[in-house]
Amino acid sequence: MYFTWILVILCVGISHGQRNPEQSLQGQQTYRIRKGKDGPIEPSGVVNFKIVKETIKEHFNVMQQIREQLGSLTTKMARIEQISTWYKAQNNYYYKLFYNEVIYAEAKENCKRLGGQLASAGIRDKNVRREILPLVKSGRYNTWIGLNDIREENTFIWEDGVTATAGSTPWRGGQPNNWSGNQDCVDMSASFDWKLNDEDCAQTFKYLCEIEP
Ligand SMILES: [Ca+2]
Ligand SMILES: [Ca+2]
Repeated sequence: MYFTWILVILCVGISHGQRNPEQSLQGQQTYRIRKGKDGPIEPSGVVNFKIVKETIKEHFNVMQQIREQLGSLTTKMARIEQISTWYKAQNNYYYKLFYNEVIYAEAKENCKRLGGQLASAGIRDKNVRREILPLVKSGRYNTWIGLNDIREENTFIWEDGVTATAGSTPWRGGQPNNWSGNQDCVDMSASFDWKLNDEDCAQTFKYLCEIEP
């Protein structure tokens, strides 16, 4: 396959110069090749491999640019197709509940790979939280959101870098309790009326991602 491409490029490269077929003394076709668009014509019957090499390089660069543009377009189309399956809330963020149960770090990585983050802005806004609660409830199980005190015990930071305040974190009574000294990640707990609870980050829960508009 690669060899075929090289052959095609070589043929295109030769044709890129101005070719003037003429008859040689032996009756065979030879070519005069113009260097560049308006450059001098090379002596009859001589293939200038430097020009061929430059032409191949030029075509290779063009192909590379086309390939990059196609890649970028494919990514944009995939993102548009992907976002159409998400719920758009009143804050213009998009939300989606993922049903596979994973540890916090994997949930965080999965949201990031989709161009978003574990739900943060929409959870700390009480109106948006109320709006997307049915989405969380549909999973019928504990759900990771983007809040943790991994860096410093009892200092909870949202995944978008905002420090949590009492008003933005509807904890279940008695939480966060850092049970057994090992609860640094936060979920919306099915058994606690979907209020917040700090949990062991190695627990496997469903997770809610959000994407900025
Ligand atoms: Ca903790
Ligand atoms: Ca707890």
